[in-house]
Amino acid sequence: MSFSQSFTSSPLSLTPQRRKSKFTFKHLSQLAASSTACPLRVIAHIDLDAFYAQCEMVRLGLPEDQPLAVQQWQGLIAINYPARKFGLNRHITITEAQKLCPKLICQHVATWKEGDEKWAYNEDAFKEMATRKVSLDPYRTESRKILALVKETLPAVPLQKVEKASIDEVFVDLSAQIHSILLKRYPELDGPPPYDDPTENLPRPSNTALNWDTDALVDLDASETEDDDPDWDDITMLIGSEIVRSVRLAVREKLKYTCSAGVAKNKMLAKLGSGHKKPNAQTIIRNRAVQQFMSGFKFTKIRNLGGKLGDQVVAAFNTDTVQELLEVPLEQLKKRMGDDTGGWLYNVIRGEDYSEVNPRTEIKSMLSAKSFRPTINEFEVGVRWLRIFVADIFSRLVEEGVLENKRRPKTINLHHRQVMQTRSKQAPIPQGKAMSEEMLFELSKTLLAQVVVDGKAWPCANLSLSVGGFEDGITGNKGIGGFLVRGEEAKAMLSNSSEVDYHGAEPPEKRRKIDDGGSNKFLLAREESSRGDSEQEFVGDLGVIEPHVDDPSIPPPSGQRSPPTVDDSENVAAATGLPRSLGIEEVTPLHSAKPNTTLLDQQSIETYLCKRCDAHVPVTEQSEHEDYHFAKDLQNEDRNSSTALRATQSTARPAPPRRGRGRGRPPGSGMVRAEKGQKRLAFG
Ligand code: DCP
Ligand code: CA
Repeated sequence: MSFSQSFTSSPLSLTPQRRKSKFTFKHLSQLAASSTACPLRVIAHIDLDAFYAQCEMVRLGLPEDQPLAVQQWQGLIAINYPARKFGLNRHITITEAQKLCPKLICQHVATWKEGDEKWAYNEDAFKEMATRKVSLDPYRTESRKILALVKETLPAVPLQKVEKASIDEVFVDLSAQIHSILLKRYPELDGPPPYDDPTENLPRPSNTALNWDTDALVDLDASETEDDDPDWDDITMLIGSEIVRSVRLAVREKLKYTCSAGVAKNKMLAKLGSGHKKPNAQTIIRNRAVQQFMSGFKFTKIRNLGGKLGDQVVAAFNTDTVQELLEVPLEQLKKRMGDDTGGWLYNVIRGEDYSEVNPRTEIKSMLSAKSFRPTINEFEVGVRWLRIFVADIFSRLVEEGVLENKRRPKTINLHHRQVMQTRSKQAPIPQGKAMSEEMLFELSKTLLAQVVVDGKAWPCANLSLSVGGFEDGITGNKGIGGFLVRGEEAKAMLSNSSEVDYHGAEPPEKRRKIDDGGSNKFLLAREESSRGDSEQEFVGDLGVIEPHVDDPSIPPPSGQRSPPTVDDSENVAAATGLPRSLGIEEVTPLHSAKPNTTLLDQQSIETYLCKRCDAHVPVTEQSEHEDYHFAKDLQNEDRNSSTALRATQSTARPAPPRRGRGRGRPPGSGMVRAEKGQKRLAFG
């Protein structure tokens, strides 16, 4: 009880104390400012039901009771609610699913096929995993439409605060909007505080009972009763519930999608709330119901506690329930988990979370990846995948406003994984020229060529391409021709390019951001699934990372940050002292790229004589060696784009060795010089 409540001034002392709210005028202005410290704060989390499955239902115009599952290769990644009634979930096989639900439609996700210009839906896609890559573009498009409608339904900024948390979730901070509604509905709040003192308590709301027209109103804590008159936090929650209902209705009526929502005082609770009752329902967790609500959960369901940290807590206290962990004193938590984590944990299981809804969370990088089973062994095949990655990333860049120069990435990264080793090559994207798909393709090819030049490129188990370092509104055209760089830009490139070699470390696409309300459910879902071949969109302290991972081998995330990441290659290089790469301009083949040929002839290893460098190369390394020359040629080409040099190169180049189907080179091109655009490499 606050000071002013305890000592109500004497002339009014006969006025029942219940006429004063426990909230103050200061709290009211905090509400207007969407302050995270405001005890009247209202946050909503809106999550689409069975999202990919709904997208397919809407796209195909199917009746709502039709059971449908979204298939990706041999797995199911989304199950609609009619199908869930038959006991289907993401973990069962397609055969089991069809047995349980004979009327089930299994719709395979759209895919890119090698050689295709655009993704498409294809019935037999699942049979062609080695030559296709999943496209989640159809779901992204729907996601964008939904987000736009949500924003349209809400009042304009500054009253609006929406954070996209993943492909099918948003957080909305409703505080400022609720404040404006509150002042209209309750004019007694609209005025300066008595004595201009913001610590004065508000008058109690006039309502004695509230009509909670909602789907799920979480029961109050044991110490509270429904007979208590409502206070302003109940009213703000009620208004929040009304707003969310109208948003959900608009999404339903205009776009045909159902979603579920949680409304509570912070992001963590709102998110737990949206999953509480599904589908097509909203759950309100009043402040007086928080303890009761939380105590029913396993703390491993709380964001940031789904991974290793959660496991550590379970191991330390031998329980996974909030209920039991609530009994552990703060000192104990700190002792076992450290001061910071212990303190955080103590608050979080009591329903406290002061993280902000961040509408400015922007995509910081985009990634497109593919794991290869079987592994790939040829430069030309790698290049074909690069073509797809670039198309995939470029379409997302267009959505980000790159063509209008609204935003633009600064760097491009190629990550290449062998069984135990991953290499990252990075280069700046020249800023003086309009961004084009072709430019990115050329850059990515050059990066792959660098990997090949370094040697040990094959067999390759995973390739991924990412762009990052987004900047706002770069305008102007320096008129630099091509993507070749000169002067300052070239210097910048040299200093920026980096290489990270590390052994046994996780690939960049396994990065997990942990400070993330939005992605946590996704992470949990993935943790439950051994599959996880899918796109993910993460939100973290650094902003949204939008990887598009097509990787059947991704193990469950740890919840901890993996050492080498899309964004971190520079940092890792600095931290580990590992070699930094030569820039794109630095294309001198590395000594390591040349196979160790000196003593080979003396050993009983079958070799051949490479006419280009007079080296005896083991037959088993012939492809790698030819790739090395090809990559070297390609880089020389890029470095010396002048016609004169091209002429020299093409005449000086020795005849290609004859082999059936040249590995590591464009089909039918022999030891060709690389062509701008690499049409022949594109898709023959
Ligand atoms: N997804 C995926 N692989 C996973 C988890 C999810 O590809 N392991 C994709 C498919 C889902 C989408 O992400 O449709 C959103 O994930 P959700 O966890 O929100 O699951 P749903 O929206 O499918 O179902 P729910 O109604 O439980 O939210
Ligand atoms: Ca969902």
